[in-house]
Amino acid sequence: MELYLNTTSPYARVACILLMEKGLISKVTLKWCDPWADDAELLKVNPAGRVPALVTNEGITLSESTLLAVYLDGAFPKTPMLPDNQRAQVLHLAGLGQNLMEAAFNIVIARKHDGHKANESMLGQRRWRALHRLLPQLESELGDTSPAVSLHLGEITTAVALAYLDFRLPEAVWQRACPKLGAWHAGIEARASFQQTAFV
Ligand SMILES: N[C@@H](CCC(=O)N[C@@H](CS)C(=O)NCC(=O)O)C(=O)O
Repeated sequence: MELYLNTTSPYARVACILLMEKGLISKVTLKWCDPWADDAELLKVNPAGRVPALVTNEGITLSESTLLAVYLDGAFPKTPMLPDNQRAQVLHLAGLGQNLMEAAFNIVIARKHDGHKANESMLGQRRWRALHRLLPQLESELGDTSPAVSLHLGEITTAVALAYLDFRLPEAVWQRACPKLGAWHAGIEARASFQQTAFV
């Protein structure tokens, strides 16, 4: 398999962690690229020009981090990321995590192109409000839990979204309002798959 990725994409980091947690990373050739530079090889694999993109052993091209998780669990059932016995709950959490990631990512991209005035725009303010609703929700759902030995997609997506906030939007200082979520996140960040994929 081949995985197209870059070092700052939260979505690509989710894909990489999925492959590590499933014990598949050694079977994957990592294709580092810059999705913002219309990388020709990436465009052949994903015409949308976005990472992550995966090429299967059969040469089928896949995009969208959540769909990669669905594919990987089907093709390599060991260590499921969407375990059957908790599917709805895992998808629920993955949805919250994905929404947090998208709110943060859209704020960052809007700023990159329009500067800090993007924060004051109607869309910018909607994204910040979404962030401030999602964080306490996650605190109430995860704050009193500790991740199991085997992680699932919901935990991975949420933990990567929180790490992306620290990386790109440190002014969110979410740990102050959500200390239990901060402790939960610190526990996951200590895992090898998170340490080895830290944002740089
Ligand atoms: N919904 C997609 C989002 C992927 C995405 O937005 N990737 C960004 C990097 S973080 C990208 O490649 N952006 C380049 C572009 O939009 O042209 C997923 O879950 O994989």
